[in-house]
Amino acid sequence: MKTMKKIVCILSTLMLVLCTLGCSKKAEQPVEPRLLLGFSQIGSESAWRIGNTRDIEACAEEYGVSLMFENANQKQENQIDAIRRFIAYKVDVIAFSPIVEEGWDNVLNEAKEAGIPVILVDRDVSTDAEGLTKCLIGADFYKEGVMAAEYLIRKADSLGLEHVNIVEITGTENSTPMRQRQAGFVDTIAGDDRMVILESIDGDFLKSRGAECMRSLLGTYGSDIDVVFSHNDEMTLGALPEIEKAGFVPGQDMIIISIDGGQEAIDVLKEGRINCVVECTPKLGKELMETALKLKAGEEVDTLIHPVEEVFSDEQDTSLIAPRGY
Ligand code: GYE
Repeated sequence: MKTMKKIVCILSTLMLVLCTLGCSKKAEQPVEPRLLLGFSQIGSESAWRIGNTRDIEACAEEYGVSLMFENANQKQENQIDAIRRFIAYKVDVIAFSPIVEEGWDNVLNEAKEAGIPVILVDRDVSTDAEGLTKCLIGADFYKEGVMAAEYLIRKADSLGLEHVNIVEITGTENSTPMRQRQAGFVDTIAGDDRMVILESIDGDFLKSRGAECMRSLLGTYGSDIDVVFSHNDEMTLGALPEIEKAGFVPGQDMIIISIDGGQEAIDVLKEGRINCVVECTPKLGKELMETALKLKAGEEVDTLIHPVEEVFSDEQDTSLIAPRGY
């Protein structure tokens, strides 16, 4: 009986010790994130960019991805530094939105040597080297330029215009959306003799620059301007008050075409001061998380992912446009 008691006592002490050990081990163990993702954002230049950042942060949380987020404040060198920090930190996957297309070869080679896959988000890079990035998740900017021009051709037809003078306010020089939106637009109006581009001017995707550019264009061409084609909503919103100050009614005296489709621009479209907004969705977070998780798992990914986008214009009942969320 005595030995029995002893055995029970020893066993329960042992169980207590084991349990305590097990429990304390559990409490000390950090919860492993599914994935550590380093993301270098361009900056905060537009409602589009802020919507894009919010979407990526929300999706990272939803997918259980630990996000190292860096804002480059519109400077390529800050993006290069951020990518180097991600490499030093040994993140699982690097993603970034390159502000311009050229100048990434060195840092991308460093990521490749470290064995870290790179995803391009929103914008592309231009390089002769093979295999520096895994894929691009972003809009079809060329198609956006085409859709803007197709709207303009329909509008000119409906108004019976015989000659159409266009001024173009472009996005950041040498960026993918600037190059491709311009190319899509120019290629599409090329077959239409009525269309003339008076001037293309760099507005850097900024509202303040949009206003400056518009002032300068109005100073040079005044009432000769029939159309303002602006590469993003921010620049359009900067240009509109300048057009009004110069005594013109935007949407009537001048056809206003914008790209992005943020809520503020859609509200102005509903007022009739913008005629057409080509959608460019900033909601790329879901695709980014799913692609990054696949890469971590060593799976193949699509090399090009374009979201589906539409056109909002005075050709439709604009009161039916759903809230945009950015
Ligand atoms: O159109 C603009 C932003 O790269 C698609 O960048 C993006 C562009 C967008 O600042 O508003």
